[in-house]
Amino acid sequence: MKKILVIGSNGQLGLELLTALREKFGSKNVISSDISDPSHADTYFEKLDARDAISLTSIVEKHEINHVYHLAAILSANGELNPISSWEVNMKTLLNVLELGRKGVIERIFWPSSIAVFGRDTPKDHTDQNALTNPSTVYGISKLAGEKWCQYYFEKFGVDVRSIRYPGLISHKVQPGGGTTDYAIDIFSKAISGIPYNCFLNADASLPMMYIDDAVRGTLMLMEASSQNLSIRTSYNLNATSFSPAELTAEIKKYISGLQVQYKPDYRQLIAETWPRSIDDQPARSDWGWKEAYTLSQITAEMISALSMKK
Ligand code: NAD
Ligand code: AKB
Repeated sequence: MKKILVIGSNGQLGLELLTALREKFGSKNVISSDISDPSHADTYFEKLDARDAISLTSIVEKHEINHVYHLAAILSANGELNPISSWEVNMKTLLNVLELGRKGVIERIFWPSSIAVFGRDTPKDHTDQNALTNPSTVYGISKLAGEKWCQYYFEKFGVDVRSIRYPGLISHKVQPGGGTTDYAIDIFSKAISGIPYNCFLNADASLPMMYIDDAVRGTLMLMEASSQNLSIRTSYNLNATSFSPAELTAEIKKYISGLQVQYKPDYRQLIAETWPRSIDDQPARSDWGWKEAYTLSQITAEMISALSMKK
């Protein structure tokens, strides 16, 4: 019987993963947790600052948790505003969870990495699983270090920790948490409301992106894969699509022709310039059968339809 804890369950990914896990395993078997209170009543919620190893352990023991999805982090753009505290959140929380694995308290861990592990010297197109990682943000440095810690705990202590380097995730249920790819969500709300959008990236800043349903499905696939099929114990590259702000704008204009976008690049443009334009994810495809479902035009259709219904 799986008893699952999701850490960071109020976030953009957390809420959607929580919903999928509860549909699959039953609500009472999936405990949600976050440092902030959830926006909706949730019987199975535990308030948790995952930097606190004692509180984390007591929640894990209280609910007899054996699988942890550890999503809490400070993302790339916000990370640059408070580097030291972001490092502490991103690293301490991961080490607290890995230690529970080492002690045999939990059996399996999911922890997300990001395309932010790559850097300005990384080849930008079809970036390979083993391409040079040389991140320049505190977020990217923490994800790269986290990947190495995951591999270390697997090799040294046999901890079954699994990871994906997500591209920018696109969704409509929760506001994005302070990343460089957030523009690709913000632009939809402005378009639906008929408000001109000031884009903080350049028109041609192409980045890897993925619809949230693909991200959730890929995560569940990886967590259910047989351990012996997994050749990567740092973190798997995962590709879906790539587009620039100008390409996304053109796609949205097929529905909302009056959308106006002005380009006012800020410090986030400098982050985007260090990341790949597209990703090669051959190991994820061959090890556990990954294949994306959503193209740019399908993502756009889903976002417009969902946000129009909310309006
Ligand atoms: P988010 O910012 O929307 O959510 C993070 C959640 O963690 C928030 O609800 C926050 O309250 C919580 N949190 C922060 N500090 C905490 C702490 N000390 N203890 C407990 N909870 C805490 O982030 P997200 O977009 O949902 O991302 C989830 C994970 O996926 C992160 O690890 C992120 O790096 C990774 N990721 C996300 C994207 C993306 O585009 N969203 C892309 C690549 C990787
Ligand atoms: C961010 O922009 O920080 C995230 C990510 C790609 O990790 N969306």
